[in-house]
Amino acid sequence: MTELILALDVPVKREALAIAELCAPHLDAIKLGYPLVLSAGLSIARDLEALDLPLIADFKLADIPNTNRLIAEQVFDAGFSSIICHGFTGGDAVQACVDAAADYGGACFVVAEMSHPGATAFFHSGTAEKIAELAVSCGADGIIAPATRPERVKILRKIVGNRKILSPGVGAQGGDAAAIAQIVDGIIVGRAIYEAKDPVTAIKTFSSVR
Ligand code: NUP
Repeated sequence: MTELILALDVPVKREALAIAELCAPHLDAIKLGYPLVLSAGLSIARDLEALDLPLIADFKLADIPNTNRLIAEQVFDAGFSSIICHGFTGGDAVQACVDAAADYGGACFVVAEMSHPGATAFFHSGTAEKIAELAVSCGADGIIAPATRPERVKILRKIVGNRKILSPGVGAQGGDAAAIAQIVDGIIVGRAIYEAKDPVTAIKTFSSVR
């Protein structure tokens, strides 16, 4: 079954924790990024520990190998189980993230192609394909690929084989959950859940398609 991952981009800690607690029984993982971590700190991972869900750190690491490693170590020390890094930085920078993840028994996902309209300016023309190949050659656990472009995800699937594809862009960005759920391992949903009047009812509409 396709995993359902909540993008918890709620920058007020108290509200974020309340939504996470409400949604947790219906989720496979929670993804946290700058909006929440910059306001609540990395210790938010410990605050969420009791929910017993994998926590994915979406900092899209995009630095030199040494800096990527230093950041990744802090993230895993804080209690996260996965990191997301960019791939355009090249093999050595991605490898630093993959190796740090492996040292902690965690996972590393590489952004192959982004979901927003502007992403086509740089991720097309073979770049996403090259990044997906790089993710495979570095031993990454999987890639991030756009729910807004299922036809692109199908192409990237041929490259990554049975490595995981996690896919954001469902709901608020217009991606169709039912279509993408057939071809990826996890859908990442943010606003369509945490901005809903009733997040649990919203989750159930996504759960039903997987
Ligand atoms: O290509 C990407 N698109 C994307 O939306 C890569 C991402 N990591 N994301 C993240 O997924 C984005 O930063 C946000 O946390 C989540 C989608 O949220 P929403 O559009 O469902 O609210």
